[in-house]
Parts: sequence; C-alpha cells; structure tokens
Amino acid sequence: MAFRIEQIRLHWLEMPLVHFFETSFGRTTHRRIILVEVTSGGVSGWGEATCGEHPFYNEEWTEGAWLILRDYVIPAALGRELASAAEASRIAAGLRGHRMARGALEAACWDLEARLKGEPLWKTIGGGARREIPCGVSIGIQNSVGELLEKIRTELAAGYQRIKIKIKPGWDLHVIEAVRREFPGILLMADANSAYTLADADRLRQLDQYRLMMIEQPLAHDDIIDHARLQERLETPICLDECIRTAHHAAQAIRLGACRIINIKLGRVGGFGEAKAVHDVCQQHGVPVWCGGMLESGVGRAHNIALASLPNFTLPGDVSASRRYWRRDIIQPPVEVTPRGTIGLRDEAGFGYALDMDFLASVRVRQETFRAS
Ligand code: OSB
Ligand code: MG
Repeated sequence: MAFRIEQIRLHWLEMPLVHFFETSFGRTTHRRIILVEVTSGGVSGWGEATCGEHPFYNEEWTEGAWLILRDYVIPAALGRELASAAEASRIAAGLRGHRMARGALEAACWDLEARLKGEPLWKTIGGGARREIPCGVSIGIQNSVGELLEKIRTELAAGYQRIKIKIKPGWDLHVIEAVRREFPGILLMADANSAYTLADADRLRQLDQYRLMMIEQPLAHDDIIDHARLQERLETPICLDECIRTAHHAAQAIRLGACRIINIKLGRVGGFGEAKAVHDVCQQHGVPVWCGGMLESGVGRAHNIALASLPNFTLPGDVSASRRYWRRDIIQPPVEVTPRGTIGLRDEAGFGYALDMDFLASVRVRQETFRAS
C-alpha cells in the first residue's frame, strides 16, 4: 500500500534492566533506546534502533544512531512516497553500515503499512507460518557459576525451550561442564560474541563433548573465513551472528562452510527487507535460522515476534518475555511466554500491542520531530 512519509519523530528512552546483562564485551545495566515514529495520514508506525549504549557489539551506539537518523536517514526519508514498505530499505541505502539506525526507520515503515491496511505486521511481512514462536533465553555471564545454575533453573521452570549462555576465555569450559552436569538433557548453546581466535581452536574443540546445539560467533565480528576453518575442526555447529549483515554475507558464509545455522537480528541486517532476504538464502540452502535479540523494549520485541513467524525460523530464538528485562514495559500487555515456552502471534493491526504512551513519556529523556515540507 502506497504512503507518503509526512512526519518522523525520534524518542530517546532510558530504562534500567531488571538484572544486568553481561557478555564477553561488557556489562549493561541501563538501556538507552531510540524509537522511530513514522507518520502518514495521521497514522503512526513504530520502529526501534537496537544498538547498544556503546559501540562494542558492533560499531553502532545510541548517540551515533540518533545523529545518523537526524542528519542522514530522516532528511532522505521525509516527503518520500513509497509504493509499499518494501521500498523503505532503499532510503539512505548509500550509507555504509549503520544498519540498526536505518533498520529502525525501515521497520517503522512496515508497521505503518500494516496499520494502514488494518492487518497484523506478521501478515504484512509474509509471516504467519506458525501461530506460536518457540522461545529460548540468553543468560549473561554471572558473578558465580552457582548464580548461573539458579537462573537456568528459573528459566526452565518458566517453560523456555532452550538455554543460551554467554562465554569468554575464563568463563567457558568449566561453566558449560557444570551446566551439563546439572542439566544433562536440555537444549543448550553458548555465545562467545567474538571472544576467541583461531589459535583457540583446540580449546573450542573440547566443547564437542557437551552436545551443544551450536556455538555462536566464536571468532572475530567481521571474519567469515576463519569461522570456516574452525568449523572444519568442530563437530559442534557454528552459528553466525555479528558477521552476517546481508543476504550476500549469508550466501558466502554458507558456501564457505563457515556456519550451519544463522542468527537473524532485524537491526543488524537493516530491517525486514534484508532479514527476509537472509531468511530466504538460508532456507534455499537448508540452513535453519532463529531470531536474535538486543535487549529490546516492547516495540523491538514485538517486531522480532513477527519476524520469527517466517517459515525457516525453526529453532527457538532469543525473544523472551518482557518481565525478564523490564519492571514495566512500554507496551500493553507486556510480552508473555506460555508454559510451553512459546509466544503467541496477536491479531491486532501493526506490531500487535498497544503503546503505553504515558509510561513511555515518563521514561523519555529526549524527543525531536521532523516534518516534510
Ligand atoms: O550476541 O546475541 C547477542 C544482547 C546484546 C548484544 C548481543 C547479544 C545479546 C543477547 C541478548 O544475547 C538477547 C536478548 O535477550 O535480547
Ligand atoms: Mg550473539
């Protein structure tokens, strides 16, 4: 459905996490989140910039995303007539990188199109292959192995289908060994967020004894070739996250044998258009995918749920209940998980949840509005 981008509003929110989240690159206690609100004919669509507070996961960070949106993406978008949201990925396509910033606007355009059509976002993007998406949890590095085991117990009791733990040198083999001893039968995986090099191959090979579903992004964030060399030496499937920013990267990684599974993150690849393209390439090659997370607010979380309803998202992802992150989410109702460890699709127009605008305003520290002339 055609629409004209008449107005864009940026919202900067600050929200404390219920529990700190630690990866090999650092600990997060408070989130700084940018929401992009795109308006046409009095209807608004919403997107979330999923970057971190600092450029450690990738090169993007909240402050940078605000500037990229303000100075490059929004000027290129305002006044633009789109035949459909599928054209939104062309906006500011000449920028190098900054896919999370661009992807926030792109996703907002899909949400807007869904609302203009009066249909759920999952339908607009071509999803709906399942009514419930399978869910896992990503558990960060803890202060002790005992605390990690306790957290895993809690999440399994809540019904989650698989457990992902974060690893780094010094928090790897002994931790996985303890988890396996305590929980011999669970679906378990580990995410290294690029903490190793090929010189660690012998150590990583020792993981094979623990029957992990996969190891996620063990090597450098921008290196596909060394992952291919590592995969030759591992029985454990490699899953790529940081490395895969485009469908082209996915095709190359698969061709080189660098991974057997891919984690798709909406922001990392720049929105639904590229996420679907990555999904399709993987599907054509028989490579399963799952939906990653970036500690999103309810808006990004709801987008992830829609994305995970595409057919090749056959593995449990990192999309989980709002309460794991937020004392109160900015959407109503919050995202909830069934005792089966699934999240149900909703039939409301757009991303499927109501924004709690009063609460949103109470956690907003910055706002700027841009209008087409
Ligand atoms: O690598 O998947 C990752 C969070 C922030 C940055 C990178 C990652 C993650 C997660 C958390 O694993 C997923 C989530 O619960 O949102
Ligand atoms: Mg990851």
